[in-house]
Amino acid sequence: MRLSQFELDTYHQRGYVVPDARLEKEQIDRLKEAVARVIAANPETRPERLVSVHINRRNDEGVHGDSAFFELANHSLILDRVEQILGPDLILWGCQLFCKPPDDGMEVPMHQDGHYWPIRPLATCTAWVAIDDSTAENGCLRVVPGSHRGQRHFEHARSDREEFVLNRYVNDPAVDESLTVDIELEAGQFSLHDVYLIHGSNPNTSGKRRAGVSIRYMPATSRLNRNLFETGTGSGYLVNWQTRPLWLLRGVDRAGNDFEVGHSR
Ligand SMILES: O=C(O)CCC(=O)C(=O)O
Repeated sequence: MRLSQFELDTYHQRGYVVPDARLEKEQIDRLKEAVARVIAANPETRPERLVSVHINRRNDEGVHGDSAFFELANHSLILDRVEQILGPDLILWGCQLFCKPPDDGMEVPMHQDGHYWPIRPLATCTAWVAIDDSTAENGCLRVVPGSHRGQRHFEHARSDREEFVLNRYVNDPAVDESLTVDIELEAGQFSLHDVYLIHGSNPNTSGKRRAGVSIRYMPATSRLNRNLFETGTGSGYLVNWQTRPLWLLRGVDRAGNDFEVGHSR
């Protein structure tokens, strides 16, 4: 259940890695069923914007989530590898389903996540789990390898284009987007990426759905500061930092995080 030294080095050098591991078929089937349930339960929300989908009720960001995603976030296949990257003290702080329907799946503009997240020191490893096969054709995750190096934030511009999932995108001459590579995955595979890595994905113009879920982990040596950013739609959809629940999945909290706020009422 561990990253090889080569995989770990790849993560540090390139800012992402696709581990040699995959979920079992039964698990993938359970996730596909959960995708169907949350899409049916959230008819008003674009399926690329199902934020905090691991919370098994109507969450404070207006989404009805499902426990299948919480279970996935606790799966040792993923957690053991994230622990190698972030260390033994691990907090689950977010989880978003990005499901691009056939023919009209939205674009995720190239961006760095850290612009959106009130975590200090800024640190997160995202596990992006393919629930469907994810290819260049149906809008797989794309990254600029090495763009995380130096932990630098590049300039972003704002766009209110409705076909974008997020409303900020990298707009910096220092970024060479021609270096972008596709991360193609079969259902059940996952990638891990660093909070500073530039990434995004193209629209889905194919006839095949592309569902993937991003699970966000931070080391418990960082703190999620609920007052740093206002609750609101600054990213293009409602994000509520005030009551976003945190789970300490492994180890000890070392930064004064709270683990009661936002848990079931
Ligand atoms: O699923 C996608 O296409 C984008 C995912 C993403 O931006 C993220 O995980 O931060």
